[in-house]
Amino acid sequence: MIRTVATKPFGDQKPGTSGLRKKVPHFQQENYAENFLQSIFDAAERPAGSALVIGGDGRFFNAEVIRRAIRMAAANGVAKVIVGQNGILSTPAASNLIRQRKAAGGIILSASHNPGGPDGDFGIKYNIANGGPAPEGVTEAIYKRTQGISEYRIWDGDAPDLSVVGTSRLGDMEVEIVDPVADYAALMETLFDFGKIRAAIANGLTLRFDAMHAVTGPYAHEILERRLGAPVGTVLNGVPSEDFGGGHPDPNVVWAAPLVDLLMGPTAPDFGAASDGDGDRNMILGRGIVVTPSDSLAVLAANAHLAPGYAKGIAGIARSMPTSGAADRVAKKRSIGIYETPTGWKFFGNLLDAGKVTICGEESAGTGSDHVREKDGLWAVLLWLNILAERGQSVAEIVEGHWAEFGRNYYQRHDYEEVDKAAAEELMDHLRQRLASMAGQRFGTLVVSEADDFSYKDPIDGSVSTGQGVRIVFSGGSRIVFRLSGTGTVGATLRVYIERFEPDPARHDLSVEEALRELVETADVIGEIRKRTGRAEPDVRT
Ligand code: VG1
Ligand code: CO
Repeated sequence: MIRTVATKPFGDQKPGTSGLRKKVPHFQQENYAENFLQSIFDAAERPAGSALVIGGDGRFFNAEVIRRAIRMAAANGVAKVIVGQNGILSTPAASNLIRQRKAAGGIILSASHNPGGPDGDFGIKYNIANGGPAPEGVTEAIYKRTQGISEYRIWDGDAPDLSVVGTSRLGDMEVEIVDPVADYAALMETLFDFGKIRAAIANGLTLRFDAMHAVTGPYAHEILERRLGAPVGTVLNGVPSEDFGGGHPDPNVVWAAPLVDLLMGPTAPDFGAASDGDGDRNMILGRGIVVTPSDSLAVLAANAHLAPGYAKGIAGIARSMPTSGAADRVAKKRSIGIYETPTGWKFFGNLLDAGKVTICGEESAGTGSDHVREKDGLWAVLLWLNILAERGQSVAEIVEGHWAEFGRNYYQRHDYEEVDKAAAEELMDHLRQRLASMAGQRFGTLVVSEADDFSYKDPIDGSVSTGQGVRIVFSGGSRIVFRLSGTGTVGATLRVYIERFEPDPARHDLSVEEALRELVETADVIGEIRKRTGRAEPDVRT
């Protein structure tokens, strides 16, 4: 039986970079999750008879909201839902299921790299029929609906047991509970030379993968240990927990420090990697080296043809604006297209659908390809392993060889977290006001060549996104970018991205701190970071 429940709008349900993210207690308010879900059902395109994929990263409150989403789908005329067993689906696996099953879309419950648990973060994201995050037109329509909502519909009866794989019914709706790993692992086998990777591992290639107590554990156990034959124990922290073992499931040098220490230490394996809460990010390490995500994107793009799924070469590369220009140098040398988009995977979907690009990436440790419409952590790990198996070189040799051929983009991101919101917005406003007069100004040895607030016109559908980050470019190509995060849940997070291009191989062995020192000081002079935020140092440097 369908029950209609009266409700009132919440004013703060505007999706950010990747869905709606709030603290768990905020999401637990009566009707809060239901309002947003109903707005998705009302605003998203759902052809009659179509299916919906539902799954999440397994964090606290995941299973509860999944059961509500299933009951609401049954009350909103959805013909079928496809749900990951125990409510688990990594973000790339959900994207794959939407595409494989020709679903109308998917609801992914995740706050990704944000911490979980009763006081942690929670999130809901909607993906469209191509498997990718809803573009801004759709998220705007959902937001608009949240502002006028007065009731939601829910099936008055329990959702089926999520732990049992198989098909059942809820009212007129079919509910299919699926193994979250099977289809994804099968897809990976079509892209990579599992035989060659397996042989390399059998011949002594050693690796560790840190699943950070998050969703990729079951995927990594199946693919790395079972299908590729890596010894049991290769996957660290491989059992998903509701609060990620009390940690912060963000694969970077700060939050994955134990893995970094292992790779820098005397017993380091050849290769190390980690993934985030929902499995779409990756961190790549080799013995004695942390590969900067922007460099990883460039190396993967330059070597993708070594994997069977990309043997024909890649059509082009897209990167988010703050991501370093390392990928651009690969595109230029290989005479393929390069596209610069705003932050967030939703901007890559049209380029991938149109066949303009094959590989996409972001500085925040996101890389992926046209095999799904999300970034994909394990995909990046497998492509790296395929390249290592083919080239028979170490990670460090491959990266250093890449710099020698293409030049090195020294790069760092500084995050100032939980900054006073008004102060952060004033800092950005102040920068914007000065943009017009910046060109030609000198700071130490640096001279500004261009300064703007990035805006993007989608080359496929013509939609325009403005205010995507302040860029200050210096002659010689060095760059400072300022933008505010769209995924934080407390105050504001200021991100400052610093980059310097160095073509000369004789200067490729500087420390990143040394290489970027003048730019970091200049970022404070231009942005007045210390003065306006009261912070002497960033919280996280990645
Ligand atoms: C951050 C990253 C961005 C990424 C987004 C979602 O966004 O910078 O590159 O696409 O998170 O990633 P923001 O607005 O906080 O800078 V995930 O893995 O958290 O879904
Ligand atoms: Co993520």
